[in-house]
Amino acid sequence: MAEETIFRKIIDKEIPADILYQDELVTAFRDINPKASTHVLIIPNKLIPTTNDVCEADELVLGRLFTVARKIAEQEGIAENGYRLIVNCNKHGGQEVYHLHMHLVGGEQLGAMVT
Ligand code: IU
Repeated sequence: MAEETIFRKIIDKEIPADILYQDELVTAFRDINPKASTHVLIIPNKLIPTTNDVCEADELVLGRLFTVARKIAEQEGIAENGYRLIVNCNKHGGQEVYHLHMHLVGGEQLGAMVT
């Protein structure tokens, strides 16, 4: 059984975060250490530690990450110029928090590697 992370406390609103969106499947909040003028994390409400742990039963929630990313990009006014969606996995991928999360970064011209 995987261990919960600080993201559980954000989902459950036990610690403060700038939550932009929440529904029964996902939560989106501003990254505490933004790498670009828009940097939002979109996460499943259920714990999926890494992309190595995804399974067919997760396809609805994983698809929701993309539709919420699209809506937030529109709200943030960055959709037309473009943005980047990133999911890091494990050590070589640079993953720090072991609760799968999609980074939505944009609002400026991005370099080769952002987060
Ligand atoms: P990574 O893909 O696991 O490296 O990204 C983790 C992100 O979570 C990173 O950008 C942190 O700034 C961000 N974050 C956060 O927004 N709030 C927190 O309380 C913690 C990390 I811990």
